[in-house]
Amino acid sequence: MLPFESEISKEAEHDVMARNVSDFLVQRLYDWGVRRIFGYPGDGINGVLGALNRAEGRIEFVQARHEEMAAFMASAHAKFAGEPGVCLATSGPGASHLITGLYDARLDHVPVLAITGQAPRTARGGHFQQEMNLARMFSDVAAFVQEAEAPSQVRLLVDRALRIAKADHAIAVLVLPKDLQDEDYAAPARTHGSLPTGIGYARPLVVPKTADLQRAAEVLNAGSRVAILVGAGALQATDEVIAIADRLQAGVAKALLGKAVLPDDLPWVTGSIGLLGTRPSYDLMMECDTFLMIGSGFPYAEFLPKEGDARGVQIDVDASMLSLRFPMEVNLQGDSAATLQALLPLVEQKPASSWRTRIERNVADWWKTLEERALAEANPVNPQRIAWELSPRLPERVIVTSDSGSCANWYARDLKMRRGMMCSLSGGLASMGAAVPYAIAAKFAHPDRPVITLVGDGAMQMNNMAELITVAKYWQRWSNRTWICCVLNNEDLNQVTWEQRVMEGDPKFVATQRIPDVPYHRFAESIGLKGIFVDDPKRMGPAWDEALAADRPVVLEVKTDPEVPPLPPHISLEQAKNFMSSMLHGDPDQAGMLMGTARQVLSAIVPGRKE
Ligand SMILES: Cc1ncc(C[n+]2csc(CCOP(=O)(O)OP(=O)(O)O)c2C)c(N)n1
Ligand SMILES: [Mg+2]
Repeated sequence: MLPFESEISKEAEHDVMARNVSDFLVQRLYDWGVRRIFGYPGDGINGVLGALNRAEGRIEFVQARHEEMAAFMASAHAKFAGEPGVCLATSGPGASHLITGLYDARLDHVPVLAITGQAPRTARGGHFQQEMNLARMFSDVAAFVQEAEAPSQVRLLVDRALRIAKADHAIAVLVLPKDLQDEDYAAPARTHGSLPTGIGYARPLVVPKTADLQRAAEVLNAGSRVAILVGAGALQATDEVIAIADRLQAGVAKALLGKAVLPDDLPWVTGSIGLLGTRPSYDLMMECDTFLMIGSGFPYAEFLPKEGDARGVQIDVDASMLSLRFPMEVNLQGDSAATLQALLPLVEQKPASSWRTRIERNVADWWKTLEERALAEANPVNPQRIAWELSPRLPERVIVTSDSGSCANWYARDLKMRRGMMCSLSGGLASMGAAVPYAIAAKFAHPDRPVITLVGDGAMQMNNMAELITVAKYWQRWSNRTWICCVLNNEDLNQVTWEQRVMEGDPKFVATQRIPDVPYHRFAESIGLKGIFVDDPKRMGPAWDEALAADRPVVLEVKTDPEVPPLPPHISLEQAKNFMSSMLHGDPDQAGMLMGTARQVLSAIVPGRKE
């Protein structure tokens, strides 16, 4: 006996136990720690489904209504559980349906593994049914995509795919031809061209060198008006961000994906930034002399300090995100928390200053403005009021998700997060249709936590409505029963309507913008959920109370006013001209706007003027 044959590794034991390629795959995923797969079946992946069935629930299968939703769920799982999300689809159309959800994960830098079927190897290249070149199709979205050719290669592919996904916060795709799934498994032989791979990945702590930390500290110590921007990369660094902000007497703005980094009751937290942002965040960035950016890829450079106006320091674990939005003087590659911990002893305590006092005054004034805006009359319900009434009622440890649409503005600006809460949305991709699948994945990851999602009616009609059926199927498994989908029924694709008006200077194009009125709350009731309908602003607060007290998932449908503008915090003169031009060109909803909340537009144009 040769020496290497006498030692059977743990991997080899598993290999021997596995019956076929699919059984092996399931076992290997389990060994990597996978406990849940979001997906949708099809004959192209039936081999793997059979193995999942034989594994008797060791890996849970969550059935979505659509593969794109399964991919959104995998993306949200990665965000809320902090481990790779796994989604599964059949060959051809199932695989192509995954794409948008995978891009969502990729643009927000979270790890997802997708497993798809493929036409049998014997038919590949034969214009066979459901045959697509999946490696080519996934090659842009995925950091690793490989079609399996032989049973003994599968171990290598699973190991490599999951390691790359985890290490690089990336997308990996494993394509399994149908016939291969049912073949007998074979461990990699000890021959030339065979690779015996292993399991496991441990993330290193990345901390910059002391000399670089010192350079960063010098820049920060020299500044007298420091602005900080935090993103999703700082979600695990709340204490450290608070410490450095206090040390520097800085104000902190939050990128959309970093909304949960800091609680909104801290007086120097200026809230969100950008088109969905706040006035104090805008002023903070325009008036600072020193800019510290932590774990953010916030895309809109025009909302950051002007080049040359401020000195910059950035911390990001991903070097490719450094100095990408602003030319930083010091670029630190490192984990946010560990880097800040190492930086803090080098940073001098700044004295109390008019800078911070001004920030705090701006923030306090801004919250008053938001309250006035939220409570302003509208027809019938002012959508800002939804978030305004929800904030004080948010349960401890809640997870909030939002769709892309005007509700993302109210989510970003009006919702006051507290410590211990989580929230997210499709950030980089800003895709419609992510809110409900995100909220489902949140509940699977944390069945004991309340979950609330804000969704536009267009996004409901696009796909979120169908995904309510998934909620109806699974909710009884969740130990905490609070799952609320708040639908903003404005019969309009409102965010884009306002973009037509303000960005393009065009009137609302009714053919593209108006959408049918659908009784979302009644649909909910018809599938066993609770439905609540609100068309009176005074009922908004009590309706939240009722939804939060419900013993089952709720669809809270609110008839909202499409003429409340989801405005950028600071409208440029050009945008103001565009808005006026849309009025002159006969916007169909002109009357409602001029009577109602268009004054909010006009007051935003003239800085400092209150409505
Ligand atoms: C998949 C996708 N298609 C189109 C868009 C462009 N888009 C962004 S917001 C929006 C309107 C959303 O309408 P709705 O869900 O009704 O929300 P509202 O803005 O009316 O509150 C559209 C069409 C997008 N972001 N994603
Ligand atoms: Mg709408």
